[in-house]
Amino acid sequence: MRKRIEIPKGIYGITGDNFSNGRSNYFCVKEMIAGGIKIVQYRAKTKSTREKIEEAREIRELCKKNNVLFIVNDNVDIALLVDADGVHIGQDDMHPDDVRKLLGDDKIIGLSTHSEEQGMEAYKNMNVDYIGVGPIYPTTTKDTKPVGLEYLEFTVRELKLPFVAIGGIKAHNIDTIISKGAQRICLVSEIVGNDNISEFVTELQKKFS
Ligand code: 3NM
Repeated sequence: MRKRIEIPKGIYGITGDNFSNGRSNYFCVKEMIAGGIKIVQYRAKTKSTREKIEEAREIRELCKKNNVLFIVNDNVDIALLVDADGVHIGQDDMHPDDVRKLLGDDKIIGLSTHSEEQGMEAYKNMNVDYIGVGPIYPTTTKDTKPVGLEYLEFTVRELKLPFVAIGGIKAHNIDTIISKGAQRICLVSEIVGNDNISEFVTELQKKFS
């Protein structure tokens, strides 16, 4: 049985240039890294493939220089091209087993899950390194119905699998998510929209130490 690759605890960063007040994904990632983030996902839903490859390549180098894990959202081909540390996929993307065939055992695969059934399926039958659990609260960043705290509680109780809590998480409600047992948390718009991303990330990371 393949051993899962360890996912750093704390804040999981994701790019989101619709929410970054005109600042580039590269700039935002640089700030997140200055703030002490250890894992970053490149997510760019509205860019062309060519633009994404160019940007992913630059951010990949930045992450490598700083010993930060770099994950590509959706695009297995881009992850391979830029030699990312892994890929994050959704329920309608390529099956994790197929992604594993393409990426091999040494890369991280993350899978978004939005229900107890999806979480249990990932835990029991899929060779993934972590799952996303959400959206916990309403979010305008992704067009998926919120699942509430129940699915988070179920995950903590039943699924012995690293997970990242996500969706509508902000400075004002992150303590609730931590109190439920989440050790990895993602805030997209709240981080990339912050005036001082690095300071904000540093403050958030303190909550995990
Ligand atoms: N994935 P914000 S929710 C990218 O539930 C993403 O799988 C989700 O953005 C999931 O922190 C989400 O701005 C968006 O609400 C999270």
